[in-house]
Amino acid sequence: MTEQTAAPPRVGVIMGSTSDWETMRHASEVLGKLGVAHETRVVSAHRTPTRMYDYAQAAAGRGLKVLIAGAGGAAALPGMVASLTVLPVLGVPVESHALKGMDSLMSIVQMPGGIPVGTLAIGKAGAINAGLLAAAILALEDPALAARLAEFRQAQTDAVAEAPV
Ligand code: RP5
Repeated sequence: MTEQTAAPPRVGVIMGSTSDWETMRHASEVLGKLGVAHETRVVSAHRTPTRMYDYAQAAAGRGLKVLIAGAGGAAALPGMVASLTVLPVLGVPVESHALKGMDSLMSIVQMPGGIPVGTLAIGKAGAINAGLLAAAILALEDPALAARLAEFRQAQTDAVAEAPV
């Protein structure tokens, strides 16, 4: 997949399969709206373990600050990646067909103490919030991004109707 901006990526949005893109594109879109340089990659814990290992080990050295990892089913990717880097890892449980993403959620959320994964909601909401949370982490040391994030939140507030017409 292509780089989202010309600037060096600060967030890596990774997923276990191209079939996860329909969900994970929402993380990419919100990062794009907030002007956060990021990259998107397919990195499977099960099908491409060497690619996953290499990506996670190199991530910090390449300048990435936060990783967003989405996977479905027996979703080992976020936890495995978290075990290979000290970067913050945000896990997005992708909604699976068989178990509606409960399998993904349970696979990602219940990490043993010592290797954290910040687990988001199942599906689109989780992907959006992972993007927003990654931006919030970066905004701690980026006042311009903090201002854009505040604008985003204000616009969201302003868009809420007072009555369900
Ligand atoms: C996981 O298996 C992926 O994250 C995906 O959610 C799920 C199904 O993958 P495909 O069979 O659609 O490639 O590893």
